[in-house]
Amino acid sequence: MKQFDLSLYLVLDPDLCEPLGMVETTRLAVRGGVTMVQLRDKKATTAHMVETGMALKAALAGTGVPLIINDNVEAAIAIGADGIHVGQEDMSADEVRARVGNEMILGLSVDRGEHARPADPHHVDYVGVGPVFPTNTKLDHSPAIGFDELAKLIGMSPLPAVAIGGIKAEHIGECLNAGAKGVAVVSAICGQPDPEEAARHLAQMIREVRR
Ligand code: TZP
Ligand code: MG
Repeated sequence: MKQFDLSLYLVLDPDLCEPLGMVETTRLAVRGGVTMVQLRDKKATTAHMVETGMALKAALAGTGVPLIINDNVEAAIAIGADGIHVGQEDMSADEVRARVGNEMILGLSVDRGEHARPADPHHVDYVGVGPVFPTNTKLDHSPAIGFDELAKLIGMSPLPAVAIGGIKAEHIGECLNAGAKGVAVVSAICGQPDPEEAARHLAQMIREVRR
């Protein structure tokens, strides 16, 4: 059985992880309560992705926190990652599933774009839904959807969903009320002076909302 907990999903962006870097940011954020980690480096070559991924895998060893690789199937396989996450413009989920086998966690980004592919529950394990708010982290993002549309898109799929895009601690209540199992963040952790404390605060909010 694939086990994963979408509660607090850290998406790493190398440009936003300075000066600590992605590995140290991850180590600290996991101490603070992050439950999933995704390596998302749009500019990296496969070789570089594999190198960083191996370092992240070592940092996550023994924590139970899965490492997910964005887009790069070849790198995900070479790293022996726990999962792969693809977007609407990437290889289709059934092609990815055929390449990575049944053990890897497969995530798909879902937005309200008119050509958005529905997530096939036979191949996909979770959906990332957003962007909930406009964000500077992903410059080519589709229009922000807000909480109502978030709830609608989550309701359209039987798969567990994580909300993404401009999410800060004060949005967690509405994201979870919209049906999300958790929140995915870049700048709310990566860009923070103390990623451990930032993660702890977000994790605390999640616990409070669930109580
Ligand atoms: N996909 C939709 S929005 C986004 C991605 C990868 C970026 C989210 O970053 P932030 O800093 O949490 O707004
Ligand atoms: Mg992508």
